[in-house]
Amino acid sequence: MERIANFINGEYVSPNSGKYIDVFEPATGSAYASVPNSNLEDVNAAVKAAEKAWKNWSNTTPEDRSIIVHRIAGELESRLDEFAEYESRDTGKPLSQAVSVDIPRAIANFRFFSDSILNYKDETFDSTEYGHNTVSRQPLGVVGCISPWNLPLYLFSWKIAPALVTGNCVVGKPSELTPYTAFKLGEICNKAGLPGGVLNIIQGLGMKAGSAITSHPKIKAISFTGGTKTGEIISKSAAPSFKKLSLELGGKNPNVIFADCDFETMLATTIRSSFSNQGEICLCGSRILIEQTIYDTFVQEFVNRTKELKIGDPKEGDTNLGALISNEHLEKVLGYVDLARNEGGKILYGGEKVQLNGRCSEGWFMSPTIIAGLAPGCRTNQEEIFGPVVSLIPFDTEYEAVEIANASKYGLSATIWTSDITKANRIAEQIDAGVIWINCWMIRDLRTPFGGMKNSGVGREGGKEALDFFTEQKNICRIQ
Ligand code: TXE
Repeated sequence: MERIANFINGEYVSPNSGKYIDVFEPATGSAYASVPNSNLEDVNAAVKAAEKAWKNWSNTTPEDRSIIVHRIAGELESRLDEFAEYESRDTGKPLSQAVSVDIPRAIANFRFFSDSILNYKDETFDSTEYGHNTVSRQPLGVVGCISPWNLPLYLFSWKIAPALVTGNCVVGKPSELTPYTAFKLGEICNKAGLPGGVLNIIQGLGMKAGSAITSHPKIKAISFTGGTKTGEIISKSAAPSFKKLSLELGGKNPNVIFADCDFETMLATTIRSSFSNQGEICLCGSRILIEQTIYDTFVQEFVNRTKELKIGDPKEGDTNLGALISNEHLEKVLGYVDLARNEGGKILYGGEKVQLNGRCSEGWFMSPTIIAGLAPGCRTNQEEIFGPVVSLIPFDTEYEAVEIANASKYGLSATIWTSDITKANRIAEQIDAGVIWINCWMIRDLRTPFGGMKNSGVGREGGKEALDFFTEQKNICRIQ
């Protein structure tokens, strides 16, 4: 089996301990590689390399950094299909999705921020009374970027691109479940001319390598995407050294459907927002709120459309649902289906493990699952399941819809379907969520702030927000 390595100071190196963890292909349930079980010594080596590189990297111009990060995008684009195969193998997602979404978005992330840095200017304030004030921004130094397993390179690049273009050096850690594209990113960065030590990639467990990063005294900021519980742990770990924190956490997003919506567009999009990536996207609409007058029609049409989805080998072009990330996660999600039954829910469709034939016979697959009849406040409707499972909740009035939507400890995203745009905007203003789509889903302008409220996170990524996060402000005031 291939041994994945850490990437420190522009070189691939083995973990100090010599210890490794198996990496599995979810579609087959078999280990295909092993990844360093890195520890504090490995993180210290990465921080040392980053500090050394920072002396030069922080003195480069935005134009210099933009050119190199643009080259990273170009190198990645030239190997798009190869990286898409790595991503599909690691996550179990359909290859078609890795080719059309994951890797193109990683390329776009690098390109977007290499362009944005060129327009990222100091702010100035002039007044007779208070003189000339310039708000200048400087890089933080060495920063930590920790990413999850659902959209591995898409979310890893979403963090490291703004960190790099603002002149920081990075110690990054992908999920131990999906290490491969981050592993191969090192080659891409070397080819693009990124100086050694500017980006260091440590592989390994969250509680070991991850916590060594979040507690490291020389790391100035942590940008994290993952579970809410983990976000809480990271906050405690980072607090003593007053690190800046960006936390993109879980969600339990309402998809609010009114009778006056464009039904076919809503239905086609709701299939995607319910089951894309096997429901393993923090932005999936897992609570579907339907106006009572169209509830029966919606149920019939939605179940029929769901039945058409193909669960299959991620390599096959017509596969809509691939494997879940791990057997442990599959069991967790199936456990929620059992919970739903115990809470009085009715499984309208799916709810079981799926056994495929051939090379995927031992893979971790389940059917897309539609549940009805649950109370809005029950655990199934309150906890993040993070699988292909949605719960249908009817409502009578706009007021009731908003009340149900907001009755959640999460506040990440929401979708509203209605042809009455005045009503849509009125509801959008009332819903507690950081990202709200009206008559669409997952349309992303990278300039816009991305993130959630309540237990869905702290801070925002994207656009200027990300550049601001990875820099320190300095106000310089002069009178004459
Ligand atoms: O994520 P974790 P997991 C949700 C989803 C999922 C739950 C747990 O509900 O079931 O989170 O998923 C690293 N210090 N989302 O276990 O544990 C870890 O190694 C430092 C939503 O995969 O949060 C990995 O690199 N790092 C989310 C990353 O954190 C630690 C997407 C995420 O791992 C750490 C994924 C620690 N103590 C899961 N513990 C989204 N918002 O998109 C773990 N890590």
